[in-house]
Amino acid sequence: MGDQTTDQPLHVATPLIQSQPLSEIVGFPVYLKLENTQPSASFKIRGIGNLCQKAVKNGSHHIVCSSGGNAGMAATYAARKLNVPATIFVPETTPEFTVRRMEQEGATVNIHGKVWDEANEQALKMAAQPGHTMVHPFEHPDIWDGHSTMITEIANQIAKPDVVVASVGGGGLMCGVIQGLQSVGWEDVPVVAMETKGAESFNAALSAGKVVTLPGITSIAKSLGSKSVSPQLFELSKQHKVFSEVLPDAEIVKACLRFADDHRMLVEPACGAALAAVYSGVLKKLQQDGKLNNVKSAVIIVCGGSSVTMELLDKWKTQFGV
Ligand code: PLV
Repeated sequence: MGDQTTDQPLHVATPLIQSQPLSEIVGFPVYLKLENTQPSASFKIRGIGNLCQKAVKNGSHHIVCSSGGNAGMAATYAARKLNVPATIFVPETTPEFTVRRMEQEGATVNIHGKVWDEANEQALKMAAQPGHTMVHPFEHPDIWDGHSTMITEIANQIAKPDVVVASVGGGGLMCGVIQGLQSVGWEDVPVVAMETKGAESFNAALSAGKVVTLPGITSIAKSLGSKSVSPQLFELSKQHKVFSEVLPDAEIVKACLRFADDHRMLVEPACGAALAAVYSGVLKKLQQDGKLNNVKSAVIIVCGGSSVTMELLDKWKTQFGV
C-alpha cells in the first residue's frame, strides 16, 4: 500500500547492541548495527529510499533498478511506499525466492545475465525512457547520503568507536560509512573493508592502484558481486584509513553459522563477510601486526540480506565442509 505522504525517511532507525559472544572473542566491546532489521531486510533501503523519494518528488513515475537482490528488495519496497511501479533487473544467480519476494511486493522482475553487471546494462536501457529513474545499487550521491545516516545514528547511540567494520560489494555501503564518519567528526576512526575471495573488486583496485574489472564473480557472496568497485570508494580510501581484507568463502559460511547460533539471526554471506572480521581473527591480526592500535571498541555493520535460508546455509556448510 502506498502510504508515504510525508518527507519521513523510508528506513527505520536500527538498534545498536553490544554482542557478548563477539566481544568475548576479541576482548573488547563489539557493537552490532542491526541493519538486517530494516523493512527490506538490509541497509540498502537507507540510500535507495532516499534516492527514490527525491526522484518521485521531482516527478519520476517509474523506478528501474539493477540488483543482486537486496537493492531490488529496497527499490521494490520504496516504490510501493511511494505508489509508483518498479522494474528490477537481476542476474541468474539471484535466488528464485528473492525474485518471488520482489514480485509479491508488486515489482516486475527481469532476470538477465550471469552477473549483476550484465543485468545493470539492461536496466540502463529501460531507464533511459522519460519519467523513469535508474536506481543503481551503489553509485549515486543520494545513496551514499542515505547510507551515511547509519553512522549519524550510531553517534547518538554510543561514544566514538575505535574501528568500524563493513563489507564491500560495489562500495556504496562503505562510501556512506566513511562519509558518515567524516560528518560526525569521527574522521580518525579507521574502517575495515571486508570482501570475499572471488568478489574482491576493492582489494584488486588497491593492489593495481586504479579501479580494475575482475574477470568474473566466483564467490558465493553474490551480493558482493560487482566486477569493479565504485571510483568514489577508491578516492575516499586515499583520504581515510581503510584496511582491505579478503577471506575465503569457507570462513564466511562459518561466520554466518556461528552468528545464527550466537544471535539467532540469519544473514547472507555478504554480511557474514563483515562478521568474519571477528570470527576469523581479522581484527586480532590487525592489532598484532600493529596496524590497529588501542582498540577499545568496534562497530560491525550487520548489513543483512534476503538471499539466505536455513537450506542454503546447510548446503554451503556441506559444500565447504565447515
Ligand atoms: N548488494 C547489491 C549489489 O549486488 C545489490 O544489488 O543488492 N551487504 C548486502 C546484504 C548487500 O546486498 C550488498 C550489496 C552489500 C553488502 C555491499 O554493498 P555495496 O555494494 O554498497 O558495497 C551485486
